[in-house]
Amino acid sequence: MDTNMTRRRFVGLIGLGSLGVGSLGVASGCSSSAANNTPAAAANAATAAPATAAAATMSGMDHGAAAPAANQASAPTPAQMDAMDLDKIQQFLANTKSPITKGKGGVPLAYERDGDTKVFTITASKIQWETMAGQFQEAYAYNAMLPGPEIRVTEGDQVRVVLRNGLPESTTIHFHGLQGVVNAMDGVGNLTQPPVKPGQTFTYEFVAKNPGTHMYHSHINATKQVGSGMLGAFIIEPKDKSTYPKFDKEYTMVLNDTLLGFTINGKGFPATEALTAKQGERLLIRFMNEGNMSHPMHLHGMPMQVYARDGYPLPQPYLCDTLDVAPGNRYEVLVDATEVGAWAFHCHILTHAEGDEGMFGLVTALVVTA
Ligand SMILES: [Cu+2]
Repeated sequence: MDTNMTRRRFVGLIGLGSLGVGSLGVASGCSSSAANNTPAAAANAATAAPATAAAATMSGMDHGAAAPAANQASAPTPAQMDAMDLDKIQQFLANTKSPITKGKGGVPLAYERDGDTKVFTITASKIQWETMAGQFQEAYAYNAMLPGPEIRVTEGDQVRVVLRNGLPESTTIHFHGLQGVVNAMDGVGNLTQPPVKPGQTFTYEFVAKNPGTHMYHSHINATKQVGSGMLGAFIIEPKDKSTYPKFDKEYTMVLNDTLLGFTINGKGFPATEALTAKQGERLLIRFMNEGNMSHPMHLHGMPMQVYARDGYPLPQPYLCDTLDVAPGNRYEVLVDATEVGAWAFHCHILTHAEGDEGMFGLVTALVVTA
């Protein structure tokens, strides 16, 4: 019942969203009864130590449950639950207009040319990353963003990636999914190369052979390093684009569940970015899972056509509305934006997506306008 109510409200509010987010508080009958509760919940979230907040998110628990609530029942009242849910939806809607958190990950990385070689430079360092509004956590990042910058090349390109290690520990980069990379460039510490120590630089060089959706990430102390943010998308576009389905717009969704909580592209709902489309457009969505758990991603309203897995086109693409993305997997799916509305798009392991404070974590929406 709670879930249905949330979804009805979500869709209803998105409809109101065209009037402007500022009007929502006025339009909502919940806001007055929420007044005493929402600020307290917000204060708890804002003052919670990062580790506590992360742990709470990881376990699917609420911040309110972790906060000391002397002489109060620990379970929120129905009105409090509705208010917290509404507050998050409003934050999400606000985020579609102007980001509610600092820092955007996955920004395309510019390269320099050295003859025929495309040269990318990646610097690993420790940063503070805002996963949700006011919630900063220590992260290990590439080029100070999470996910790391997107590396995009064309099939057949000669590629050089220069890694500078600004971390307090050794690291490496593994290029996950790439074919034809010589063993010495495979980036597994002490197996294929010496660890890149703090302050050192290492240069990777290879030819980008297999088109598709791939990843790059650390391969030393990966539980901590990848879990803290050392990951990014590595896209190889086909040389002959006529071999690939046509699409109007593309999105990458890096799924994660590790030390920074449940995130899509480094942000937890409501700070996640909405996908947008005009009715009739076709979207390409690239999923990649850099976490430790499977995430069955469920899109309301329209099916996904699964075109490729791990960069390999399927012999027979298939339609589905829930696609289980396991750790390490990448999928390319096409979505025809036929239905107008705000369609929830979330992991269907419910403890990764929705609780008694409303939706959180691996949740966003596909917003289709006429
Ligand atoms: Cu999940």
